[in-house]
Amino acid sequence: MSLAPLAWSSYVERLNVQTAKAQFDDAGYVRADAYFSAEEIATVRDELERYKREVIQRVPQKFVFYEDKSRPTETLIRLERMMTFDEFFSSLSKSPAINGLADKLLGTECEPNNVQYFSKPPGAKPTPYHQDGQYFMHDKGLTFWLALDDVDEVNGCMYYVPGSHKYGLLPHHKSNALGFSQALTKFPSELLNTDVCMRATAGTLLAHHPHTIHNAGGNRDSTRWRPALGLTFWAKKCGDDVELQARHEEYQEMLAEQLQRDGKI
Ligand SMILES: O=C(O)CCC(=O)C(=O)O
Repeated sequence: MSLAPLAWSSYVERLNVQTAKAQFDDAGYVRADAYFSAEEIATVRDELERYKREVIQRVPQKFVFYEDKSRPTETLIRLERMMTFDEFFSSLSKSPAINGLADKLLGTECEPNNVQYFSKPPGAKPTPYHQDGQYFMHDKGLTFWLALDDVDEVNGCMYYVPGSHKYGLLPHHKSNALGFSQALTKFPSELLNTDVCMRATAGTLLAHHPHTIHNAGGNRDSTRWRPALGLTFWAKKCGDDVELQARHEEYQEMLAEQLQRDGKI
């Protein structure tokens, strides 16, 4: 098994961190094109295939989502908590390229909270507008979104609303999108039509603040998937907040029960 990512070069050699931090603070997101090399992305994709082949069967069902459980290969849409079940993905999340950058963008020491795979197969539905803070239950964290293939308006790219992180956490309601349980209830009218399309190539890394409003288009391509990793980081001090941990755990359990009732996991 490869532990390559811990040995990969740090964020220092991949982007100008002062500029990235200024953009992140100002717009609520930042993009780094070609952050990972083609070779590194090929390694991540190989490890993902190994995970699907060899690890998935020992992962609890509540961390593996299929659009249609009777057609697992064609309809796998999401893997959760990959760092918990696999050393490669744990090593990727802890690597200086990723965890080191999270520390710098947030200005505090962080730790990985989740590593997710979002596959968006052909025909997959859009991801509703939301803020990740609704899931985190706080704003002391961030999300990285790593393109594992080229992404455009047809196969479901991400859209960010610049400056929306300055609005704080807005009301959400339950969504019907599998794997994305929360949708923004009301879009601030002055932000309507200001979202920016995050077309990306394999290796592009996006980062967003927990209050940045974002969504992703559906996959309208008939053959291309839209594979991406989502890596979330929380400030280390969140680990000491017992009440937050308990609320978060309770919400995750409630979600899993709901998905089980709907026959999705
Ligand atoms: O990839 C997607 O469809 C959405 C991902 C997302 O919302 C996130 O990473 O916060």
